[in-house]
Amino acid sequence: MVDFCGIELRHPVINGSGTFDAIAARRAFGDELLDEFPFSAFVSKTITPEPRAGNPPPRLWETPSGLINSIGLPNKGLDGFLADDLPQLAELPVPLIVSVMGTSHDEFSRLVDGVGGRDEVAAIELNVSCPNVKSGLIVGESPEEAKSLLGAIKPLTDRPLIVKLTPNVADPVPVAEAAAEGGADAVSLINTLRAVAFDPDKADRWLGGGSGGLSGPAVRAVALAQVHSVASSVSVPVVAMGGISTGRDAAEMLGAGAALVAVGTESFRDPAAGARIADELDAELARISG
Ligand code: RRO
Repeated sequence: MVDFCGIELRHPVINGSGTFDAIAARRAFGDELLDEFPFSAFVSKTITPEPRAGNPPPRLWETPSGLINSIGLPNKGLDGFLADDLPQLAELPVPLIVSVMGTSHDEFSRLVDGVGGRDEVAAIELNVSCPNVKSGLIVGESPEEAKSLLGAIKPLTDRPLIVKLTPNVADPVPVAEAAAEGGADAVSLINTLRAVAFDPDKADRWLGGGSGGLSGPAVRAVALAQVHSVASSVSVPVVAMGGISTGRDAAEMLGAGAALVAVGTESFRDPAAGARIADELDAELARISG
């Protein structure tokens, strides 16, 4: 068992927000999914106060060992999430972490108020780092803004708050430190690296939304560097993600100071990847401890 901010988890492998649709997976795989759920906690796709359609297609581009997405945060909005998705996500056999994104303190407050009082919700992830939506806030890039946002919303809930950091800054450490000072209970990193796919025939960018975010094994060494510096600088737990596709990758992140790891892009290739990586990690940690 792993203790994460007072939440008991069966193992240290969770999912990255937006990379595993548990509701669609249950439709596809039936209740078998609940018997062998691949993650020890489930992080929802990010929600916003109002519904969003997301970016125009195409939304995905494969790169060598990587994936660029420009999804643009399609979601049902807070009310739609609470009415349609929350009851289904509450049936999962693991604690639920809800990911939220607002464009102002007021919007974040509304979201945290809306989900933070629900028994079904174990923790809240504040997504201040989506590369595909202009939030109007520079929370993810500014230590002052990060601290001030946390100061505004920390008093609204007793649920642990996880701040999802962007890798698209010179150094993620000052933002991580400010978030922790402001009351964040944990930080998670990395979100995707800003990236572009180009169509030379059109002499234009290929993705409908213009630019996107790069994930997958291509970003793993960048994630490892940032996880290592953040985990060496803050005392709150770090959730590490970025290209993890094997137990060895996960062990490296834990060795770099992470408390948990999250699997993202690998789940698109293999929906059962989380369970496999948790098993491989177990074997790897047993080998290391001799
Ligand atoms: O929906 C997206 O386009 C998206 C989000 Br919210 C995010 O946080 N990270 C990402 O790569 N894509």
